[in-house]
Amino acid sequence: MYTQGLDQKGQTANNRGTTESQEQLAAFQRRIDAEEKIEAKDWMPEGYRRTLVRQISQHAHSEIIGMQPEGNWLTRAPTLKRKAILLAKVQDEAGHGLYLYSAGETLGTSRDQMVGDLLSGKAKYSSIFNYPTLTWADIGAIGWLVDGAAIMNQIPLCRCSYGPYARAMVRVCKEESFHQRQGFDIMLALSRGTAAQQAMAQDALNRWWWPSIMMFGPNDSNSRHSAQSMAWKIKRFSNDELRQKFIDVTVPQAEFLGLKVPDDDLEFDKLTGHYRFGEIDWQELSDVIAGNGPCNRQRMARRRQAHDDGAWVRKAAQAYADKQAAKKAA
Ligand code: BYC
Repeated sequence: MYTQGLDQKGQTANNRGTTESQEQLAAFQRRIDAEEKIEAKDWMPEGYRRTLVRQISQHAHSEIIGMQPEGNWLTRAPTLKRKAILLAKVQDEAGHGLYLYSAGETLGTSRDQMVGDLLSGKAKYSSIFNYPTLTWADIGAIGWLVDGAAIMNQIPLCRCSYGPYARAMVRVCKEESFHQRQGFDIMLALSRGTAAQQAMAQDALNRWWWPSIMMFGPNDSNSRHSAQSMAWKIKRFSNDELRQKFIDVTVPQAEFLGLKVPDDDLEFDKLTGHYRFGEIDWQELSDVIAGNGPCNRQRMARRRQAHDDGAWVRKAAQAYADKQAAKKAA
């Protein structure tokens, strides 16, 4: 899919101008099929490297931008305990971003390049973080639904064929499980609360449900990367398979909370053992991905501002590194 045309000798020219022989590609695929982990210094097709840099960097950007909607509520959490928990969660997301940038760097792309691509608008981040957090219940809904969706997507990534990404995901998933539990706990407290609190929880579910199920990406027939990513065992399940698994586990949780999932077509199919659900608004997803969601501009402006504000830290770190290097050389 990523490779260019074959030349006369059965070699394939990649974007870096080097060639990849059919033998190399077949040997690589045999390693993947044998469930071997690919490590940073191993030979890999350029398309594999490019796919990983794209996915890992976009994943990292999502973690970093994902701090904004929740960070918005750090100063307004209802109790000291809730505030401390949320603070820890938001800090975890920063940590995830950093592991992921490090995993991306093992593929030969610097963190500066990855961040530059985010700031220039070339690289994407998850659509979900372009929605506003209007009430405290939104913090519950993010933990429950957004982290719940993230876990569903990321547990299989612990078995991704690329070792550094797979290993980073193990810790990320453990922390995401705590995040999901804290979100559910907020929703539980609200749904056992006053009528106004129950209404706030329902309103949050109404606004976050569809964006959460869109997080899994376009449906399989429109997912341009899935087939190749699955053949390379970067992805273990398709977007639709993961979306279905998420819906199947989350609907009973909503019922437990006494909340109604905002989908009139939602129905349990006894024959398949899965929930059937209504049509996703794909136009909304593509608008948000294209930069026209409710908060895209605000999120990017905030990120650019934070990057600019951090310039002095990068400068100081560089000066220190240069000083250490000069000392070592002397
Ligand atoms: N939003 O061929 P497809 C978190 C893009 S953060 C935006 O299916 P692929 C958390 C896709 O990139 C968790 N763009 O792609 C943090 C591609 O465009 P490009 C974030 C999307 O890669 C803080 C195009 O659409 N998780 O948990 O095979 C607080 C075609 O799609 C989206 C990850 O990043 C989207 N929703 O599959 C709380 C997980 N969906 O790149 C929580 C790692 C699709 O060609 N990533 N696109 O320009 C993945 O698993 C995969 O990249 C995806 C997409 C399933 C997201």
